[in-house]
Amino acid sequence: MRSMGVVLVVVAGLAVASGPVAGRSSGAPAATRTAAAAQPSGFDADGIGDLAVGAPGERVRGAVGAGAVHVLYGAVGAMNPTGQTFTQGTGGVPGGSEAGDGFGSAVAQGNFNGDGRFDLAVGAPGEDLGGVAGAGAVTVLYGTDAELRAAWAQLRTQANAEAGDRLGAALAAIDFDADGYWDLAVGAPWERVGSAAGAGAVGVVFGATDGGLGADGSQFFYQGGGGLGSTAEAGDLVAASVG
Ligand SMILES: [Ca+2]
Ligand SMILES: [Ca+2]
Ligand SMILES: [Ca+2]
Ligand SMILES: [Ca+2]
Repeated sequence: MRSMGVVLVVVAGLAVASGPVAGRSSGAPAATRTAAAAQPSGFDADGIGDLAVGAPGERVRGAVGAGAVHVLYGAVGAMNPTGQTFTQGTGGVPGGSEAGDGFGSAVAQGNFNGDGRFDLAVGAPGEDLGGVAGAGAVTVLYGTDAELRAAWAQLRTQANAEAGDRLGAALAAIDFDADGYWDLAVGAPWERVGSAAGAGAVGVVFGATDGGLGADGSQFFYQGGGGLGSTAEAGDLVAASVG
């Protein structure tokens, strides 16, 4: 059973599990505070909105339900029918495509590193972490002047991941602290709070220039003293939806 104090201290951080960090040090486009204030312009910086489409049940190289995300680009008059497809088997995307990952169960786009290009967060709530089944994870792909790139992708996980948390089942991208860098709300609807299995919780990860999403800290909210009011009970499924 996890105490409230442990939830706050241990779970408060969503950590980088693998993958290079987006930012100047990795060769990602440099951004400034001035650029962060500019209007984002899609994944490819052309000023036209683009679309991410999740396919969490997609079979990838025999792995049933590993999941995929398709990306379609907007264009003048109509959308471009030729897009991109990302899986955890795509070069540069952290992790691997395994049965039941559910990559693409949730998607959210926002300018997490403030460079004027939208980036994409992808939830994989069925992701196993070091033998912890279904702990869940979020992959972040960064936009460029040409297209969404896997090269600087990051994997965000809970510092205290437990089996069946299903982190990443719901996502919402919003600039919560008005610093020009979009932030990400991440639902973990099966998070245990105290003895209440499936009470659920939501993490908020803050965007930043160097290091991208999560480099500027995170917060964690749940019922029963965790900032959301009400009482944490089994099966509440807090953060099964966020937005
Ligand atoms: Ca675009
Ligand atoms: Ca995986
Ligand atoms: Ca960006
Ligand atoms: Ca922000």
